[in-house]
Amino acid sequence: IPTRVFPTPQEIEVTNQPFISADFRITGLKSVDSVAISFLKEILPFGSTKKAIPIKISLLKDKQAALQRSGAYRLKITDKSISIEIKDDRSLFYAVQTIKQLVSKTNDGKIKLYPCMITDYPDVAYRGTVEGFYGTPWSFDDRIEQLRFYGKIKMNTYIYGPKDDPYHSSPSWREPYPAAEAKQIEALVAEANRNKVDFVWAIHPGKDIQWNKNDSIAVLNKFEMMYGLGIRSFAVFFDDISGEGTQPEKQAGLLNYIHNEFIKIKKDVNPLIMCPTEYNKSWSNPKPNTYLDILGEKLDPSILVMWTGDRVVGDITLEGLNWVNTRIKRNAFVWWNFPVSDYVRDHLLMGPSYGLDIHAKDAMSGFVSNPMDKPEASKVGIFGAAMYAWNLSEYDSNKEWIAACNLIMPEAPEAFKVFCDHNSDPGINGHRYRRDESVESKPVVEKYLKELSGDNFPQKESEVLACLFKQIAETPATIRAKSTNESLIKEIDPWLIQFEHLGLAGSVSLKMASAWKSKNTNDAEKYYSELTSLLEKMQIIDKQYNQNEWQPGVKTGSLVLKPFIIELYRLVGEDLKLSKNNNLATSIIFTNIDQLSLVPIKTIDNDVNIVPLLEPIKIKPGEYIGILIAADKKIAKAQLNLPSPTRDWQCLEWSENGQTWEQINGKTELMLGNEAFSVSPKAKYLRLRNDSSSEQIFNLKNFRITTK
Ligand code: LTM
Repeated sequence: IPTRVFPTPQEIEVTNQPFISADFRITGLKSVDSVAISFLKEILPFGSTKKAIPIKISLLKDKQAALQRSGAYRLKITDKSISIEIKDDRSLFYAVQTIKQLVSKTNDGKIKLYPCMITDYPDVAYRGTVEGFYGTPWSFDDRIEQLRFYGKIKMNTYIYGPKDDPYHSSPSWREPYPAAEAKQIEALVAEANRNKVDFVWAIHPGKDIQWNKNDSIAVLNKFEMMYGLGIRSFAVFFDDISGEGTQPEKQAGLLNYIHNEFIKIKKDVNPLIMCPTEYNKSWSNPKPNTYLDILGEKLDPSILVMWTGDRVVGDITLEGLNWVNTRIKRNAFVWWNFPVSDYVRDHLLMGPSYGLDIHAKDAMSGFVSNPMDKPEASKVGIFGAAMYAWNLSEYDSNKEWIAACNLIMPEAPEAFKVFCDHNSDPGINGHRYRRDESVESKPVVEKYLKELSGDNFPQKESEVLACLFKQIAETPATIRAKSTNESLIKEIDPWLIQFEHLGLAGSVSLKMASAWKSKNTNDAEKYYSELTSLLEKMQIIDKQYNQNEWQPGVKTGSLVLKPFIIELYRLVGEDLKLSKNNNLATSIIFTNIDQLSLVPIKTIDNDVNIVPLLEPIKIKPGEYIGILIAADKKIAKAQLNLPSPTRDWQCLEWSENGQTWEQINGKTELMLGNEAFSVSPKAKYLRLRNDSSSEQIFNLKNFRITTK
C-alpha cells in the first residue's frame, strides 16, 4: 500500500491489488458531520454517474464495548463500494483521515485505492496535549496549527493551561479575558471542534484561592464566561502551589461543587479534570489516609485525576499507575512531561517518545503530553504520544519517531532525522531525566577513542565519523533550503547554527587526531588552532542566542558528540603541550546575524578582514557585526566601509570581554569612507550594532582590523 495507516489500527487487512475510480457518491445516514463530509470531498472526486462508487455511512452494528468508544469506526473498501460504520461524528472524521492516508492518484488524476477492512478504536479515551509549561505560551497561530495536527493524528484533547497566562493562573484567574483574547479563544474552540478535539480550558487558582463561597463562585463565574466562549471541557489545576491551597478536603469540596453546580447542570459538558498538588509518586505522602487517599475518597467518581508518573518527569509504568490508581480510586489521567523543556531551556528534546508501558491501557483514563514552548518542534514527541495512546500494544517508539520525522519534514526527512538524533538529551537537570542521544554513533565514538589510545589508528571508525560530521555540517543548510515549515526553522534556528558548527568542529577534530597519531605535528597544530576557533565560536553562539534567564544558551550533541570533540581536543592539546585553555588562536567573526555566522575571516600577518559579501545584509534591532581578535593580539586600528542608506542606526563599540561595551563616538561618519581610526588598546572586540528600533540594510564592503 502507498502509505501506512497511522495510528496503527486495531485490526487491518489490506490487499495489494488496487482499483482505480474517477467517481464516488454518498449514501446512507443523512445527518452526519458536515466537516468530515467536506473533507471527504477534498480527498475523493464526487459525481453522480452510474459508475460512481457508493460510500455508505451507517451506525456501527457490532456492539462490542471497544466499538462504543468515541472515534471508533469500521471501514470496508472494495472495488464496488465503501462502507463506513461509525459510533459518532469523531468516528466519521477519523475514518476519513484513514481514507486520506490510503488514497493515491494515478497520472491522469484518478483515485487509486486498496481494498481493505479496518476495525479501529482508541485504547485510551482522552489523547492529546496539555499546554502546561512555564515560559512564553504558544501563539494563536501555533495553536490553530496544533489543533489541525491533532485531527490528523487522531488526538482528541487539548488542555489549555500555560503557566504564564495570568487569566489561567494568579493573579487574574477570577477575571474575564480581555475582548481580543476572548475572541481568539472562541476561534480556537471552533477550530478544535472542526478537528474533533475537545478544547479543555484549565484554571490554576491554588496560589491565592480563599476557601470561601466568594472564591467558589469566582471559579464558577469564570467557567460560565468560558462556556460562553464555546468551551465544553474544564479542568482545575492545583500543581506547583504551597500553603492554604494544597488542602485535599478543600480541593475536593470545590471540585465537587463545580461538578454539581456546573458540570451536571449543563448537559453538554465533559467530565471535570483535575491536577492534584501531589501529582507524582516522589512528591506524594506515602502514608495511608493522606492527600491522595482523601481525594480518592471524596472526589465525585466522574472527576478525572491527572498524574505525571513516579516522578515529575519520568517514564510511565503499569506498576506506577496501579500504585496511584488504588489510592485515587480511579484510573489516572496521565500528564506526561515530555517533550517539555522548561527545565532545560538550552536543549531541544527531539528524540523518540519512549519509556511508555505498552501494557498499561486499562490503567489510564487519559494520556496527554506536555510539550516544549516550541510547538512545531514538539510535533515529533507529540506524534509518538498519539501513536502510543491509540494502540499501546503495537507501539514502537523508534518506528514512530522515524514516521514523525517523515511526516513533519517531508521535504528533508533524512536531514531532519540527523538533527533530531543529536538533539534529544536534556543534559544534566534537577529532575534527573535523561534521554538517549546519538544512539548509533555512540559505539563508534567509544571504539574510536579506545583504539586511539592504543597502537593502531581507528581508520574505519574515523571514516564513519568523518561522514557523520560532514552530514551534520550540511544538515542545517539542507533543512533551510528544503523545508517549507518556516515556523519550525525559526524555533530551532539557534540550534541549527550551533549544529553546523558542531559538524565543522567534529570534522576538524578528526583531521587533528589523525595528523597527531601519524606524528605530523605541524598539521596537528594547524588543526588544533582551527578547532580552537570553532570551539570558541560555539561558545559565542551559546552566549549570544537563546538568552533566557533560566538556562540561557544553545546546546547540541551534548551527550555524545560534543564531549567526543572536547576529548580529542584535550588529548592532542595535552600531548603536544598546546594551549589548554580556549584562548583564541585566530581572530573570528563576532556576530548574531544568522546570514553572517559562517562568514570567514581572512588574516594576513596583522591584517584581519571579514571576507566581504556581494549581497546586502539585513540587520535587525540589536544585531551586530564585528570581530573578536586572537588571544595574543591587540587592536592597533580599524577601518570600516559598510555603506547603508541611513547611518543613524549605527553604533560602533569595543569591549574587552564581550559583556561590557564602550561606544566609539563620532565614528559612524567613517562607515562610508576608508579612513582608519584608532581603538582602545584594551579592546578585544570591535562591533557595529543596530541601535535603532527597525531593521536596517547595509553592504559588507570592508571590516578590517590591524592588530599588533
Ligand atoms: O507537571 C506538572 C503537573 N506541573 C509542572 C509543569 O507545568 C511543568 O511544565 C513541568 C515540567 O517542568 N513540571 C511541573 O511541575
